[in-house]
Amino acid sequence: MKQTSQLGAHAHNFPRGRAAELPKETLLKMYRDMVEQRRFEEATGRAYGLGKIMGFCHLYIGQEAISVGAAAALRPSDVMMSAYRIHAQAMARGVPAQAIMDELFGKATGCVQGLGGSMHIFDIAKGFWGGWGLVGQQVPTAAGVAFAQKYQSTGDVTMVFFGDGAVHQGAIHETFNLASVWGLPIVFVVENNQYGMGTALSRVSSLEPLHEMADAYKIRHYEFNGMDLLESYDAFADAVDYAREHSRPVYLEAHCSRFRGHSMSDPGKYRTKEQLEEEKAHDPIPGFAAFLVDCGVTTHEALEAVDEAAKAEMKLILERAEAAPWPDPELISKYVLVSP
Ligand SMILES: Cc1ncc(C[n+]2csc(CCOP(=O)(O)OP(=O)(O)O)c2C)c(N)n1
Ligand SMILES: [Mg+2]
Repeated sequence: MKQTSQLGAHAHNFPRGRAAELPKETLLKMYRDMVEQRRFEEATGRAYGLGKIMGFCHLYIGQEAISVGAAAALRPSDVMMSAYRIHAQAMARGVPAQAIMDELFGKATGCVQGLGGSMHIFDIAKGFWGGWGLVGQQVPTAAGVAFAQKYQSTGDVTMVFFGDGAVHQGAIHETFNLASVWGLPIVFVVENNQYGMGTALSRVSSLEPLHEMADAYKIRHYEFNGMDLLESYDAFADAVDYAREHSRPVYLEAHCSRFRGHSMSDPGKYRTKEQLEEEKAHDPIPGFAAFLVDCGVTTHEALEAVDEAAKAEMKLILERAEAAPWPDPELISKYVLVSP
């Protein structure tokens, strides 16, 4: 089955499909989750500018409809894995925002004890298995997890994210082949924001459209507008159920935009200011807010209160991260060097 839509076609005619079943409370929670992710990432950007966070740092701003739609489709025992643009995805999976911010600050109270940093957020109890810095590396690793789920008959699925800049990695193609041959319960998700680290996908890819790679390996695929929360949820819910019920891989392509650079040091010379403004006009958060108000689910005032609460929470989170203790220096070698 294939679902198509144009990037940015705000879907005021939703809900349809699976999203139509979502209760009002869930819709409001999804809105709050997107707003909290946005405010978290803005707070992260500010702290980075002040030198409180160091090293590589990739913000998820603009792509929140994907993380929230995806997490809503998973069971707690399923596994989510991703690349390096992960703070918001970990939040969507239920990793506490404070533990993520503490990790970004390199503090002992971080979810990886301050040893992982921005690209290596993990919380196994919450089903969030990283956080991987090498482009594409998480994809074969996720297939290993899906293999274990099948072998142990857990009934769980693995969902793995990667960027459009990763689709040409050889390991991903090997993984697609094995996932199809072995019938693994895995959901591959490419977040196609049209740009890699320093250039446009259209300049480096012979795959057009990207789902040709799924066709080649006989993997079912969906495409959707990743700037629309309900369309995103619809696609994820169908894909996850299919992977679980049939023990088969699925490939999802989320058309989306990231409103910031690849990382904090990216001047973004591969797109013009006008292009960026055009992409921002399809911001998933005001789009979903308008939908909620139009449908009578809530009011503008109530949504503004959600935003104010998120801003206040992020201020507190930054203060607590600043005050948190540093890790014991002994830990630096503990997980690196092994005694003979
Ligand atoms: C094996 C490997 N090669 C190169 C890099 C450097 N690198 C980091 S991200 C990236 C491409 C990112 O593009 P995309 O996956 O589309 O991510 P986006 O920034 O759009 O989220 C590259 C080449 C790396 N981390 N690992
Ligand atoms: Mg990209």
